Amino acid sequence: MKRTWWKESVVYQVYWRSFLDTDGDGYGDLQGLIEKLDYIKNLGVDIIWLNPAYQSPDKDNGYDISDYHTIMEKAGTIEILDNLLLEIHKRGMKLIMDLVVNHTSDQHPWFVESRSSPHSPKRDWYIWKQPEDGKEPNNWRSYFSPSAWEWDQRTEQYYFHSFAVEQPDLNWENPEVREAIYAMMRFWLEKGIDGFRLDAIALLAKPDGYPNAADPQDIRYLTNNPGLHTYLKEMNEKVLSHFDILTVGEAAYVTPEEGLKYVGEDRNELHTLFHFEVADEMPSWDMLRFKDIQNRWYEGLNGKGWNSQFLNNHDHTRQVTRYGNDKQYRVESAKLLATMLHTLPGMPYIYQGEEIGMTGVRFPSIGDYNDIAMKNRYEEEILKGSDPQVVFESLLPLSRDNSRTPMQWDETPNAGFTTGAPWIKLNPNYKEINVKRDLESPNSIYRYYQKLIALRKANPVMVYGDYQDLSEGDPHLYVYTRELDGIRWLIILNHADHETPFTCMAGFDNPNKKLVIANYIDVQQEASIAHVMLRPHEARIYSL
Ligand code: ISL
Repeated sequence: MKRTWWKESVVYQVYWRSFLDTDGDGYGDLQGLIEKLDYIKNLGVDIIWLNPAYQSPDKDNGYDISDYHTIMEKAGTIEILDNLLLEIHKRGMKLIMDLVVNHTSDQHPWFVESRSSPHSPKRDWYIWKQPEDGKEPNNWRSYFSPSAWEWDQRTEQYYFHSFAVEQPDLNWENPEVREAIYAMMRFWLEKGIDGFRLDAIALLAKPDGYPNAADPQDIRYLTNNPGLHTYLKEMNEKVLSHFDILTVGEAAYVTPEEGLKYVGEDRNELHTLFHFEVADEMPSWDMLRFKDIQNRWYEGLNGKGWNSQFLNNHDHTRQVTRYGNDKQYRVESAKLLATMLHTLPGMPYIYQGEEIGMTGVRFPSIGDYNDIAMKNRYEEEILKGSDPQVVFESLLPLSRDNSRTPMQWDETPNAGFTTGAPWIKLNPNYKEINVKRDLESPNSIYRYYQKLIALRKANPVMVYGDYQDLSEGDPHLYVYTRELDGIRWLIILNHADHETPFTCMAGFDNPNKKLVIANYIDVQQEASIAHVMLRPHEARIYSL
């Protein structure tokens, strides 16, 4: 496949409000990110993905934008953002910004105007409908509330929202809306940013006629509707194709066949995407299922489009907790997951704190949580009459706040994140798990990430190599090769809390093989791998 800079890149996601607070207001800020750019650079990262920092009433942590052209006070100012961009570029890195174009905040002047009257020139910028038999226009639910429709008393119509009530969906059918969005995107690209992570992009087109759903709880009907790819093609033609950037679309409920429509290189839409067959649909580790997902996506995109690899982000519980072992084998397990993500086909993404093996949290009460998705779901279930404690406990494992606790820099109060009162509690384990410790140890998770990323820079096989799974059907071992121009790498992963015997495939245990990296430090370079007892969460890469 065609080689490009972004395919060879490693992305580091910064959830700025939990990164580093420099003004003592309890929220991380862009200045804090500037101060830690060398930390990120030293990891070897190429691109920073910044979560939304635009003006916002902050009901959904910045995903409810009220002004696309300014920065919210908690984060800083547009001047600080300009400086951030400069400092990132100075270090040879790039910046992609998270952009929400499916919806705005209900405080955005466009919506305020749209809501003011049925005759407003901006009425049709959002989706307004008459009641059906005095009720909601259909039975759909939204991601964050029991109905996707909100009644507007003053104008006696419902408006549509895929997420919270405070996040009305824009009407993409209206060409004026699209032009306004494109102009705004050009504003950012002309400033020199290096691309976008396009939020909830699979939701832009709505089903024709808004029919009732057979199962309203299964919200797939919100995504991948006809017309979506016409919008993406138009966005590409009018904006994206004019800049040398990276675009990654957040696309829920896509299969590889659907995914190819977003990223097919002959289609001129987006470069790559996040599919959620793992993060949204595989609640805990399931090796057979995971391999099946990887194999299908490889088949589906190979030679035609580029994938992305991630197991956590600001919406999903930290990977070592959800998909690994964050107790006895935290370090080994974090390194195994990293080895896997950085050797599977596609771009690897690191979510802040992943590189030191930060873990999920369990706070004692719902009052300790901030996540609107969790809080709304809690209330919804209580209203139905469920037991509050039972509901609370059922929501803990996948609460989005699991990954939103502040970055753990050191063992000082509040982990060096803030001198003020943090907007969300810290994970109490920061005295043991923190950046300072990891930087001091040559065998830390951070140091391992550094090595993996350096390997990627030196070995195109990690980026462009053909992939072959050699372990189909094995519930613990994941063994695969990457192969490019006569160079063949063998990746061996024992994703289990116990030892697992491994027998090498015929011809692979050759005397010239070289150990590239291993997460247990005592593996002998020359040792035969014909028959090996792999230790819990052991990971090795050989060059054959
Ligand atoms: O997190 C999810 C489920 O656990 C996803 O389904 C997620 O809600 C969905 O993919 C959309 O997420 C994005 O848009 C939301 C915002 O709240 C999320 O933080 C963002 O990543 C609305 O803008």
